[in-house]
Amino acid sequence: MKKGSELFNLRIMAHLAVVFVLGLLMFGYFRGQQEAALTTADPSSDNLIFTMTDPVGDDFGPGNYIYPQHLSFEPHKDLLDLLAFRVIHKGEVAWYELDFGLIKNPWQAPEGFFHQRVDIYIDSRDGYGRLLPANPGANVTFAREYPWDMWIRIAPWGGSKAYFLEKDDKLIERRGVEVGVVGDRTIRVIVPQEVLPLPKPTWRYYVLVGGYDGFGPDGYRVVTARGGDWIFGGGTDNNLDPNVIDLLAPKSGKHSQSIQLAYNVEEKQGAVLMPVGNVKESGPSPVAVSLLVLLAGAGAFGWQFARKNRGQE
Ligand SMILES: [Ca+2]
Ligand SMILES: [Ca+2]
Ligand SMILES: [Ca+2]
Repeated sequence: MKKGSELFNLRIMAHLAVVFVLGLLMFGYFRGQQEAALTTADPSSDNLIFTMTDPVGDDFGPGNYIYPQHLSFEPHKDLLDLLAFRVIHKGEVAWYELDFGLIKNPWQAPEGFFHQRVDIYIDSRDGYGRLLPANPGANVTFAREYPWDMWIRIAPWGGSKAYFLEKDDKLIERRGVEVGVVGDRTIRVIVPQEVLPLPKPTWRYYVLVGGYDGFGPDGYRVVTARGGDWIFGGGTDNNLDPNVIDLLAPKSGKHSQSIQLAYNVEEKQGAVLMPVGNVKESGPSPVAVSLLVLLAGAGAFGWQFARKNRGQE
């Protein structure tokens, strides 16, 4: 009898060891996954501070937006489809790069693009900043926990500018950004360190892509219910719908683009955005998941042990 129970103890120890190792492996796996998303995809590149891809073909706002009908928006897709965002520290300047499905320049804007109107709002200082865009235009608000304190405004025809939120909520334009197209489908913004501080891994970003309209609110082309030759359709006419066609956001989960850009007409609730980057996930962390796996495994064996022990008495 005693011998059997000792043997059984050994078996339990072996099982627990396996569970422990599995837990460690999972922990390592999740950690690896997380780091891959947050840091560098290409370790040879200068100093990739942040990079994230965005789903292909989600240039439809919360889900139903359609492009303006005019010929200059052909093929009525891709032009505002953000595919990737990169922040690169390159010596004394930072590059902010945005890849799109397609870049065209039907009216020969000097920057090499015409359709895109992009805002990069940056939260670099914890707890300090604003929860509304600098000007009405995108028609969104920002997560209470992550107020922005820098703003890179990207538009053709000389409309690209950088702003820094100084003390006492004073928003100051800092001159000296350069914007252009590299390759066929990348907009690159070059921001010298005299203009904005060089990027850090602790920063958070809101990246909003709208359609450019020199006569629209803050250069945004508006969205309505019906749409038309020069306006987007598929929204509402009561101005709760964001004028954001693509948003840098995860493909799924509770901060997906369609959830973030959703608005509620009855409750008069517009879109509230979450940044990407150094954001605390309130979901289960990899550590918590591994611990749960370990506890569940230990619990199961403990229960089995107790059962067997009772059986042996
Ligand atoms: Ca996209
Ligand atoms: Ca801030
Ligand atoms: Ca998106």
